Amino acid sequence: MLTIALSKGRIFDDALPLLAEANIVPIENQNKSRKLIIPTTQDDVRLLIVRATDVPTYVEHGAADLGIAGKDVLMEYGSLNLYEILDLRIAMCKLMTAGRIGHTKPKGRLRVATKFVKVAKRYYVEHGSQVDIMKLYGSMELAPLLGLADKIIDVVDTGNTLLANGLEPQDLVANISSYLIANKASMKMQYARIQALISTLRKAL
Ligand code: PRT
Ligand code: MG
Repeated sequence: MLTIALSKGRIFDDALPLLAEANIVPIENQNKSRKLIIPTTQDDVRLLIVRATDVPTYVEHGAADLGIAGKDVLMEYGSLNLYEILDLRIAMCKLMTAGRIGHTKPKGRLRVATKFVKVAKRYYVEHGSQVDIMKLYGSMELAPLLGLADKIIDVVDTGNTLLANGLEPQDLVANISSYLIANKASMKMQYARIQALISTLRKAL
């Protein structure tokens, strides 16, 4: 059995046509089904529906052989114990700093709210800035509006969410797309099979 972990929503939607190129088609409609393990038209391939941030955990520990995860999630997870094997160029977006429109830098230490704490720390160390970083789990856009933080670091696609909340994108932290990732042992034990899938996906891109 080859188990592929991915999150529902944009990654699932963007991955479906790619997986179809490899003849991997879910038997049930994920949007209607509540099942978290989805069989596919290939008897020995199944999809595992997990939270986006949990995909690397399933793959690193071998609960899934393969996974599809955003580079933002992979950067924050920060493990060397899995392989990033192919940039699928799906669910593309940017990880950016953002702040209130027209507001300049505060006098004191910059306060940054984000769910990407490790990525943020690395970013500001590389830029030689001393900042206070606070972890939030969602609705990051509120933090600058309510004076909880001066800036946020978050994923931006169209920028509409920022704009709707009086914020503007500022500096690019990283360009993001989703990657096919693999468990290290699975890569050895199912080498031929995974290589065949990789080459099919590479052609489809
Ligand atoms: O939703 P959940 O808390 O379960 O997890 P998640 O938000 O990490 O998952 P999901 O499915 O929303 O995103 C999965 C992956 O898609 C992320 O890890 C990114 O790599 C990628 N991706 C691509 C995005 C976006 N585009 C995106 N626009 N992830 C999130 N967003 C959000 C963003 O956080 C903000 O709230 O959409 C909003 C901004 O969109 P715009 O178009 O208004 O700029
Ligand atoms: Mg989300």
